[in-house]
Amino acid sequence: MSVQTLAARASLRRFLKPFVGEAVSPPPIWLMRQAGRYLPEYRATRSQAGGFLDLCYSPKLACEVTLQPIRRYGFDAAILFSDILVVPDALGQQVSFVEGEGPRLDPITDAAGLTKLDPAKTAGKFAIVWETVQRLRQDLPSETALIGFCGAPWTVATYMVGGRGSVDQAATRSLAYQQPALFGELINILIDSSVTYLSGQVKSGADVLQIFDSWAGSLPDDEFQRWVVVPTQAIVAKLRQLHPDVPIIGFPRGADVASANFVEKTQVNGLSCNTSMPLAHMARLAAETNAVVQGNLDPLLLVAGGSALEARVAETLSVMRGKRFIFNLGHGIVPQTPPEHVARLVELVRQAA
Ligand code: 1CP
Repeated sequence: MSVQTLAARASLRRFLKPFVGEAVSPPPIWLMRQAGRYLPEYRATRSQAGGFLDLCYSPKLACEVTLQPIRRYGFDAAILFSDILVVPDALGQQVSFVEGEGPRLDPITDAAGLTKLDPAKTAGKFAIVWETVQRLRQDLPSETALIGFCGAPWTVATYMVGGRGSVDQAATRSLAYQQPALFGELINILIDSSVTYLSGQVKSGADVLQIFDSWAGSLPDDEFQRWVVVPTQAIVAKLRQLHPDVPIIGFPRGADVASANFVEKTQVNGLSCNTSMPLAHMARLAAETNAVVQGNLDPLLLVAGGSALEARVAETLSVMRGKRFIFNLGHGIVPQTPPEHVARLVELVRQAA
């Protein structure tokens, strides 16, 4: 499939307008983890799939769960339903999802572990995800943008080395200090496979890409440059060569004061901001960098609902008015979110015209 110019796609899909320099009111809206367990229809489809990875590798079911929040809420963008751990799985690492506990991987802690990864093997699993993207582009309303994604090398590596989620990413930070050459090899493998994976998503119909670096905030500044900024910069540079018309959003969660430097060095087109970023700082980043800013409502405010939610949404819309801005959360929707609060949020944002 040939990729239409960004300007042509932006005239069809308002989600893309901020990326061609237009501040739109009301701002486009989508929510991280907009498909997921808070929706009864997701839980129903999930129960048909077997394991969580089976859902990610079923184009029919993955397409269905991607469309569910679009049908319910009419978000301006859909995000491919998949997971950042598809990349290690496709590379040949053992990955499973334990019900109620989260992901488990066979940890890579030495050179022998690294040699088990085989970048030549990824094509089979990646092709299944690319088929989901193709189906999505056919089934989505033409005015809905489609976001493809992957995890950033640092964040994906924290699962590959630690073997599971953790609060401090200690195992991976330690390996990066003690064996930087070995860790660098792992990061390089992830850079190359992420480019292959994302480029295939674009060729299959993704309009925009997001790179999730959920654990970027656990690194001191020099390590942040080395393992967050430099790998992301490499991915963006390669993708921009291949697909100059596809905007890339970075999500270096926790980057805080390093955010402007992240945008400048990596040349991302969009910056997704976490919940603790002050709105005034987001407004400044939107004005002073080339990036579209996205964020950053607290997912727990969406659980609470009511007047606290209404006040914060009004404040966000007021501070970000006239800026190149996309409304989103600061992190993913949590499972206990009442679906009617999401409907109310969309209504509040759309009233902002
Ligand atoms: O039981 C279930 O249904 C599994 C829950 C679930 C879901 C719905 C997982 C397991 N992954 C997903 C989908 C998912 N993951 C999407 C889909 C698109 C969307 O609607 O947004 C995306 C973009 C992701 C990305 C992802 N997976 C990230 C980065 C974003 C973030 O939330 O920080 C991370 C860190 C993961 C790993 C992961 N996958 C699943 C879980 C529970 C976790 C976190 C594990 C941990 O650290 O404890």
